[in-house]
Amino acid sequence: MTTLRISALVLFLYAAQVLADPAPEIPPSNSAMDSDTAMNSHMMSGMYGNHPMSREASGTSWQPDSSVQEGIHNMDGDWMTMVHGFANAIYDNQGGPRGQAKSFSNSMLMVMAQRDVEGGTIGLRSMVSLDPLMGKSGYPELFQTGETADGKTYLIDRQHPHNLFMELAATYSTPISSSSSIFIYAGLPGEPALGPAAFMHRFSGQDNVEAPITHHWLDSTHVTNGVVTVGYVVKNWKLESSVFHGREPDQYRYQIEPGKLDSNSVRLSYNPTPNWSMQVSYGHITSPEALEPDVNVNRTTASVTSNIPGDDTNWQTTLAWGRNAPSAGLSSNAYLIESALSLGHTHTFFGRGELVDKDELFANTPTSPLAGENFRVGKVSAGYIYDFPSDFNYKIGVGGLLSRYSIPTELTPTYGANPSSMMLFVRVKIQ
Ligand SMILES: [Cu+2]
Repeated sequence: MTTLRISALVLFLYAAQVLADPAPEIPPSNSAMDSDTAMNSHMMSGMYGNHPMSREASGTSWQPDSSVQEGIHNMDGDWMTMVHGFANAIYDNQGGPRGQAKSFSNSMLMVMAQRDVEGGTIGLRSMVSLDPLMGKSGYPELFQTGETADGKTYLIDRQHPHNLFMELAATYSTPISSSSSIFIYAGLPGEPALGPAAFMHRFSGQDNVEAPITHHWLDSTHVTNGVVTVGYVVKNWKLESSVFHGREPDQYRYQIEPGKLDSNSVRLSYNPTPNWSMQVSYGHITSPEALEPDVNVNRTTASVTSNIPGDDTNWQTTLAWGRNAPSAGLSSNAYLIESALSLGHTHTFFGRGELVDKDELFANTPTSPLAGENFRVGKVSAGYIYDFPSDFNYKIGVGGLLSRYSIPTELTPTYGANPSSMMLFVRVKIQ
């Protein structure tokens, strides 16, 4: 069934191409490069088509071409390699009766390689995280929901750790005319074509060490246990579709647990100018939550990202909307605005505003009169990080962030009238 679906998609994409471009020209090399340009990701072709490499973010997602991507880029024979990564040591103090304090570390290391082969480009992607070291219950974060620490109770007011293996994927793309290409992406784990670029991979979100509370409406599928995506890129447009395993990662964070490709998604992306990127996507996710195995979720997302580069500055803003419509229970919406401004590689200011309907806040106390109700929660956080100037491949920074909330009055007995939270952190980042 899955093979059938993939073949149908490939056929469809070929047909679309033949209709759009009846006389394809001799395809140029997918990636023209020499060692002089190897260090400049704006000049390099990406893994998925003949566009700047800087356009490509997590999985097969796009961001504005002018986005700044820190990392080490190298030529190693015919292979071009890229290394991105960070590690944060964080002191977290969440306010109010449900708040807790914890010191922990979150991290990510991504190694990618690509090379031209006969007729196309192949890519290898790997991403690991030492998040599991923080423990199965993750870290305190007011109003955060999603996944489980023990297979029995919901993680509420806590952010789950990410898996040791976040992505192990291979890609192949081939040009079918001077301005179009098709690609295939297969990952175990990997990220299907659903939602904006994951928060730790988009410039507007990556300096904020806290996960968005809209994560499970927008980009929570960034780690799925099995995905195949095929896509068609023509100029600044991309249409792609995925089949993937819908169940969210469980509490065994060191394991890869492959499953049936029982879910699917489709995404249309458009980068009208180097400074803009937008997408709409839709996914049918089969049985995402281990604690509600009979419930499927239809997710719709739309997002717009603007990136304004300057001489020694970069300013990126993302606006996103996500909607979860479960097969049983209440539909819910999430809205996000997120921005980061970096000045001279040393000062970065970041902020995030979110509005989201949460119906899981009392899921562990089903006898509570508030259980199962949807509450619209607002959160605003603002932060800053100072990076010490560094001539090395890494830089060290110190930062902090503050969060405030707006909540319906029914929640004040549980959360307090005016909870506020803070994080202080030290970061090492590859640059
Ligand atoms: Cu996540």
